[in-house]
Amino acid sequence: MDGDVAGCWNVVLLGKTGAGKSLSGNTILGRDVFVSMKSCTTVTTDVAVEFSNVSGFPVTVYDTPGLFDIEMCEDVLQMINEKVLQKCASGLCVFLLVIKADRFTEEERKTVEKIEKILGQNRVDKTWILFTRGDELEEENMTIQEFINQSEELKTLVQKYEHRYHLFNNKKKMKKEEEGPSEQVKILFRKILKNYHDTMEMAATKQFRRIVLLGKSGVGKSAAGNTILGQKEFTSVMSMNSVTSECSAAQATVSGRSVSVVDTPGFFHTQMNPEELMIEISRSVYISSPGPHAFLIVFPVNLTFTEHEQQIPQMIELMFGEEVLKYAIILFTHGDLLDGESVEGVIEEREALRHLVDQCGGRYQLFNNRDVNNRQQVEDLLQKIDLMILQNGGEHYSNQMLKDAQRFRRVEEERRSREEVERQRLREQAEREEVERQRLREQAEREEVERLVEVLRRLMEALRRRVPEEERARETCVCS
Ligand SMILES: Nc1nc2c(ncn2[C@@H]2O[C@H](COP(=O)(O)OP(=O)(O)OP(=O)(O)O)[C@@H](O)[C@H]2O)c(=O)[nH]1
Ligand SMILES: [Mg+2]
Repeated sequence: MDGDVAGCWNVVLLGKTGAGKSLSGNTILGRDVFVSMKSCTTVTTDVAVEFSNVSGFPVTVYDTPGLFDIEMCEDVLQMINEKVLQKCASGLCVFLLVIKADRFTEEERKTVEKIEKILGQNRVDKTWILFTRGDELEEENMTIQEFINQSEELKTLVQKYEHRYHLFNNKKKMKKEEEGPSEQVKILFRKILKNYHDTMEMAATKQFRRIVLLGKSGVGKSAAGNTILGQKEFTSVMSMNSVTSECSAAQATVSGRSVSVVDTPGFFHTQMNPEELMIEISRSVYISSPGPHAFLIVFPVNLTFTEHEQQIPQMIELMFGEEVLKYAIILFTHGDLLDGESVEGVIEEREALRHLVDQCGGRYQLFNNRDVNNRQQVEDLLQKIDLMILQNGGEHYSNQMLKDAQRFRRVEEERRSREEVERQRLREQAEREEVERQRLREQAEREEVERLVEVLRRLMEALRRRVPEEERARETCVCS
């Protein structure tokens, strides 16, 4: 499978033979795709690449061949460099240094050294130690911290990695009814994102988050705005008619970020005409000047995705330009009404929904607006926004982009209107030509009738002349 998925997060598994790289890859993906078995030589002999969506993050997992003979592993390291490191040089990457939660031998220490050498300091800073065999620790009733504390080498190693480590139990099979990533995977990704967030990279863009809520009337935009801000700022009520008719903004400090949310009137508004609605929704960009970091496209997770809903992404693209979906995340509301089903299951089942999520780079978040105290859902959303900002090179959607989109739309409308005028002119010309053709047809018919009448008249004339001649001839005949 191709690993070059745009905006994807690259997860690279590295480690000694038998450390559990392939199994860990399977745990992350939530399916058995990488071949894994007990062996004294390396089972994975080439780089294998698989793609998945982990709780709204598009992820490409690279399984690499294990290093087994530390003196003879140069070929493997070169292969990893060419097939993985160079390939994901420009994207978002996290490296997982897979180590068994077992005795940390000299051989293991040398393997880590070799891997660090090929990675270089920049990548080591994005590397996490992934301990495997959590099941064995569980059996011994031991936590990973206790295990690390037993070994001076491991303590030093973990300190060197600034406590970026996590424990997997790869023997823990997911239950059949479970969908999406397992809890241990979700926790790992949360930890990684939190760490990203705290790095220097994020510092420059950390302070402000500007969010615009978009979606049909009644889907829960205003409620989601309140959930994000943790306070009731927007009017959110059950109504047959559209409630919000004007854009409005509210701010709060959420998880250390200064967050501004702009609520907008819904698409297919019951009282506003499409033209004024479009102008009002576009105003959201100016309200969140110099431009929003994220557009949240809101859909209730429990509702059927009708043709109306399917038009919404096109409407958004038309309004804000083609680039807009690079800054968009699908926000599913009504998570409380899922009835035990997972959001991943819902997306998987419905092709149109899957397509929509794909259009937004695989980004989505589930909200239960009835549970405003659930701050984890907001934290998860903000982390996804942070990641999206990183993917967009720290950029936000800008007023200029809106102006470009509006100019493009005006040019398109003018072109369409010119085409319509031309079509109308051609229609009128065709009608005129048809009238002329009809006139000529009628004239030809009239002329034909006149010609026939003339032929008839001449015939009658000839007949009239012939009758007296025949009578005269008969009389001459009788006399003689
Ligand atoms: N059960 C449940 N109800 C929700 C959720 N989110 C919103 N609602 C309800 O849905 C109704 C509409 O929500 P609003 O937030 O007013 O919807 P809106 O998208 O802002 O609607 P307009 O302003 O008309 O465009 C309200 O009664 C909310 O309480 C949710 O996650 N769960
Ligand atoms: Mg509203």
